[in-house]
Amino acid sequence: VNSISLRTLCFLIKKNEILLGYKKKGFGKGKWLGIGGKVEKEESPENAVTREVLEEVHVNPYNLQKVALLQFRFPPSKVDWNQDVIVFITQEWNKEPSESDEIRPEWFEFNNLPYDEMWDDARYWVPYLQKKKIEAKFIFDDNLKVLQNEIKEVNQF
Ligand code: 6U4
Repeated sequence: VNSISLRTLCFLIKKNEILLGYKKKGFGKGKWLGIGGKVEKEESPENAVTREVLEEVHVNPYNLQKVALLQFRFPPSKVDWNQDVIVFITQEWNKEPSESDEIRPEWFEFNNLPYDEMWDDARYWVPYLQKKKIEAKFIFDDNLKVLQNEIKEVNQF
């Protein structure tokens, strides 16, 4: 049995822009991040992330590409925050994203992302999106800063 829970993230990508969501509630409230959430029992990661993107920004994403596998590990006081996250990108979706009660979506220039208002790990792995597939592990300190990181480029998962 694996007690580490599995989450997903999806980034819609235009030529020089990427869609981030401002998390209005729940885990990561107040931060900008990709769109996603838990993978439910009996659900594939692709189905889970497609469902979350539809629920959170009202868009159907197509042709998802799996581009990263991230491990987030927290100190003992926050072990229940530990999670593995599968990251997808896509260049195809059916309509302009719109706000929900969970997420306020906004397009950002790839080279001008609000890293100070994202999870501290994002500055390490987001630059690989659209360039390389990676597997990475991040260990956080009590202040939610990245204490240790390990990033490995991979050809496939
Ligand atoms: P629900 O399902 O509403 O109870 P919620 O609190 O909305 O859960 P959750 O737990 O489903 O969120 O998903 C957390 C989201 O945050 C996932 O899409 C993964 C993402 N995430 C978690 N840790 C992250 C991190 N360190 N860096 C990052 N995204 C992270 O960029």
